[in-house]
Amino acid sequence: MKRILLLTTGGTIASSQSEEGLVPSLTSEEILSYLGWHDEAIHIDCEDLLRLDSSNMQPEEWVIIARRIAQVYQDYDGIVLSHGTDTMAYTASALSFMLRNLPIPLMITGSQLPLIHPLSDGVDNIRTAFQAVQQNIQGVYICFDRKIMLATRAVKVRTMNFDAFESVNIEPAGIVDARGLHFREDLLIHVDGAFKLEDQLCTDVFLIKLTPGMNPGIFDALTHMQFKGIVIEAFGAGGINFIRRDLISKLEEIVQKGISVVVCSQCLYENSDFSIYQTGQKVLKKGVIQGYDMTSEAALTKLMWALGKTQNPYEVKKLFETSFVHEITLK
Ligand code: ASN
Repeated sequence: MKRILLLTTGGTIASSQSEEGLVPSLTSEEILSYLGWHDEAIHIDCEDLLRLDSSNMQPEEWVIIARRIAQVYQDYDGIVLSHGTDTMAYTASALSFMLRNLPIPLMITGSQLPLIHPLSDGVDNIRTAFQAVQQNIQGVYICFDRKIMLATRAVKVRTMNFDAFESVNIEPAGIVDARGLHFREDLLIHVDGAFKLEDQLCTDVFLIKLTPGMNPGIFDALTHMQFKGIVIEAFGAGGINFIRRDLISKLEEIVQKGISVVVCSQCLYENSDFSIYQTGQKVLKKGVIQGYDMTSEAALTKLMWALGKTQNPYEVKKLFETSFVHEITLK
């Protein structure tokens, strides 16, 4: 009999109305009871780990979740983690790096409408997650609206509709259709070593969206605030301005100070490539790291994880030149 753990952390799925709006309140046992279904073929344990709106989820909570999973994963065939949708992509991505070579599936799910609402999408999402963790797969995924997405590729793209998440720059690894739940074998995560909890995160990482006319002094301020890593959402396929306000020279300055700078695109879809335009090539010569087709959530959490492992910019760059869980498409 398969053993599954339901770990709950709050979010809309567990919420009910209070005088101040929706707040997470359901226990894990209550969440399970709302499913109205019991599969005799699996044994489910429940655990209330956190009870937070995911806007309040921060790296400290990612560490709590990762450590708990590291403690118990050997007792289970799969784990379902319920979580708010707002920061789910960040948590999911962070866990993908922190739980290196997780040999069982971890399905992260939630809902747009509370489970206590008769039309909640949560019932479907949790049921799908329970089905998915019974399959012989490994690693961390987001399960939402009948799609199983690689955790480092999922992005929340809608505030209201039930198809709140998209798998960006890579197809979903699994879907539910008239054939039931099925996976794309080539997109699944396959672990290639022993499990390791890597829970040291550097939180001195900043994500900045480039806007026309940005004052280069912002990077001095970030240096002054002791940030060790910066992710820049640059323009289009890869461009940063150097006329009038010379951001490129400023980046050279901060890279020379030992700050790791990752450059991505502010376009959600397709890859960035800073070797195409002059405004990109000049940046590459300054020693920045290319994020190619990574989502901002994945780039930010990978940089936190990488800087938690090493403060050596060369080593950080090398970690970005490796795809651990299909988070980046390298040439
Ligand atoms: N504010 C909620 C959360 O992220 C949104 C949701 O779960 N749908 O916790």
